[in-house]
Amino acid sequence: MTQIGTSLRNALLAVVAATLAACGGGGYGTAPVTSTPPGDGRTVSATPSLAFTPGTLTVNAGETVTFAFGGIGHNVFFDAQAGTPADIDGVNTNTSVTRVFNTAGTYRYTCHIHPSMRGTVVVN
Ligand SMILES: [Cu+2]
Repeated sequence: MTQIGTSLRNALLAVVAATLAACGGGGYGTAPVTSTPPGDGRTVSATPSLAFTPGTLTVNAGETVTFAFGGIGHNVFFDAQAGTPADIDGVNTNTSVTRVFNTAGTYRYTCHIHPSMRGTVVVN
């Protein structure tokens, strides 16, 4: 009984050690960033669950933002203010549309098909 308990404990310690090694052994530059989508990190996805992801995207002035549309149709209408790029009107499915943000500011937008879908691009 004691021997079984000791073996189990040693096995658990081995798992913990392996987990710690996996987390700490990669070093900088090798671990993928999981909080942003693949690519350049300047993509907003309009999802089938009726949300823009990420809800707030921060870019630098002059950068291009890609709006990626999937199987459910969406559009992007910016709140009226100076410096907004052109709206993405219509019903967009399975396509990506880019917009350049040249002016610093906070730009809010809505999908007119699904008015609860709102997002923000912050341009620094
Ligand atoms: Cu929509």
